[in-house]
Amino acid sequence: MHLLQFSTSHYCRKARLALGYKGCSYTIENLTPGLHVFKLKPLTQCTTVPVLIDEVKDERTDRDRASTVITDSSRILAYLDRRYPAPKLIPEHRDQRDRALQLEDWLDESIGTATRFVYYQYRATEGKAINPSWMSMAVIAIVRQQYGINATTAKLAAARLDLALPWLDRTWQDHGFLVGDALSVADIAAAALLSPLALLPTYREPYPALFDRIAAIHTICNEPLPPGLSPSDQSKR
Ligand SMILES: N[C@@H](CCC(=O)N[C@@H](CS)C(=O)NCC(=O)O)C(=O)O
Repeated sequence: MHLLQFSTSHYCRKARLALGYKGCSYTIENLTPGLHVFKLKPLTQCTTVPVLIDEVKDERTDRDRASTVITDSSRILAYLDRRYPAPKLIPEHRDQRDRALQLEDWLDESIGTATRFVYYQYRATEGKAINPSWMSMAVIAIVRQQYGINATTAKLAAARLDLALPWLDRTWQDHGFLVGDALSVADIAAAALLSPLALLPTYREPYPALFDRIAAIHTICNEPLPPGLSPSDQSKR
């Protein structure tokens, strides 16, 4: 399998966590933001990463027989769960399955985008020192322009996170998992889509257990820890 991604995208991290949890072997192709459209548009008619390409080999000739191209992190997770049923990411019990998929959708559409607003606003202001290189500043400026990120929109996004984080933190502390008694698409989505906040003291300090759980899920999924959570980052704190 082959993953087309942006190295810094939290939605791509979500796909990598699922691939790691399933124990899949895969290659990664890092696309350049801006130029990515030339590769993705003809392939998927969309412009977003992650995109997973699954080449199915012909057993006799060892040649690629057909490729399945999947765009959108949630569709990638659902595809992986069908193709590699164990360990399951989408619960089998109907109520748990509905809940896990609803939570995944909420995390993708509301919380993942709120994280993006708050994170890029921070990186352009108090968090500039994280990487003040012109290249990093240029990427941050393009993302802010593309999504309309400014002090006002970031404040609205922060209000959404303020509603979500106490519940996610409490649920992980009380139950270990967001749904049922095993890791699901909901935990993977939360661990990936909140991970950029590990660099922001305003989130990191009030929610130590939440970030410990995010780190633990990365370890379970054999994915390197995100910036802010690796032992070397921790020792700088
Ligand atoms: N709902 C999508 C969101 C993916 C997404 O927003 N990807 C961003 C990077 S974080 C992207 O590809 N942006 C480039 C573009 O929109 O052209 C998913 O879950 O895959």
